[in-house]
Amino acid sequence: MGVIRLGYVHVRVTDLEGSAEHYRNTLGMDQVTEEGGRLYLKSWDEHDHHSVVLEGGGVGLVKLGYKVATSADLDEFEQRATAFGAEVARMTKGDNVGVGDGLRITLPSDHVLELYSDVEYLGNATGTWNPDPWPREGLRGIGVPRLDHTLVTTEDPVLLERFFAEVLGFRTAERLVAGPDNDQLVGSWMFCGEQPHDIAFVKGAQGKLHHFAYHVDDWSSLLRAGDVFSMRDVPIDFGPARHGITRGETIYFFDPSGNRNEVFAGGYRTGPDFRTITWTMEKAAQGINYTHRELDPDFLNVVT
Ligand code: M3P
Ligand code: FE
Repeated sequence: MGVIRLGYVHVRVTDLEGSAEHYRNTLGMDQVTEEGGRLYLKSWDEHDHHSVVLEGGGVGLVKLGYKVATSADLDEFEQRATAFGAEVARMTKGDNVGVGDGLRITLPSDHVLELYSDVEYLGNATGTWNPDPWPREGLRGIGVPRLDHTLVTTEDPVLLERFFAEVLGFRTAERLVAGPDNDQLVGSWMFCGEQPHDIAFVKGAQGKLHHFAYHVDDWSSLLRAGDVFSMRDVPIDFGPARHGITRGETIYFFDPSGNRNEVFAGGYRTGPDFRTITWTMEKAAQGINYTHRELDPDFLNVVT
């Protein structure tokens, strides 16, 4: 029962060919199909039809897809989202290539969230019988294994946190708070499984994307990702560094259209008994960049 993970991120890109090159050859994703001007991509250790969709025309997020365990969950989430006052519609098989019936929710932050349980199974690159630890034919670029999380912005983090908790059963791993009494929520990092976060949001404009992140195995994979960025002239935002929040290791970088991506390693384990961690504004720079303890204002201002 419940939400399993971030399944797909559907983004707009100004330069479809240049962006396809970035996601295929820098990140190392495979193109599954192209339909109706949209490119559907998948990382090597993902099993479902796709995890990233690229669409030409602008920048930023079209929608996020989160996979739920059963179709009965969709009924439950529909009721709860409607009771919460969110705009909810049913989506039907074929609305997204490879994805079955589901639910389309407009979040209080104006982002579109799709929930689905039925999705075409393609399998990962190493299979389920005596698998190799990684594809023996090799990987391109970084060779990211999978998508990890997204971070979006909202005018009302309190309301969005309440939505994810009350409607979708997410829990809060970490909060960033402001104000003399530390009672103003600036950001929230929430999980549905055992990762430190499956979604996060910080206060900002409605409907915007701060970044979406790919998992990489460890610190040396992260440093190697940095090598790939340098070889391929990919603009870096910051890193390699350690996050205070989530304890993950990170490099932020940009796709050719200016959408921010992240490679993320490490992070602690959560679960239903995890107790929320709180960061205050005087330690915010350390929370985000524990290594350097400073933040370029553009890191918070640049969203797509
Ligand atoms: C992360 C993370 C911001 C903090 C970002 C933190 C945008 O991306 O993965 O923990 O303030
Ligand atoms: Fe992140």
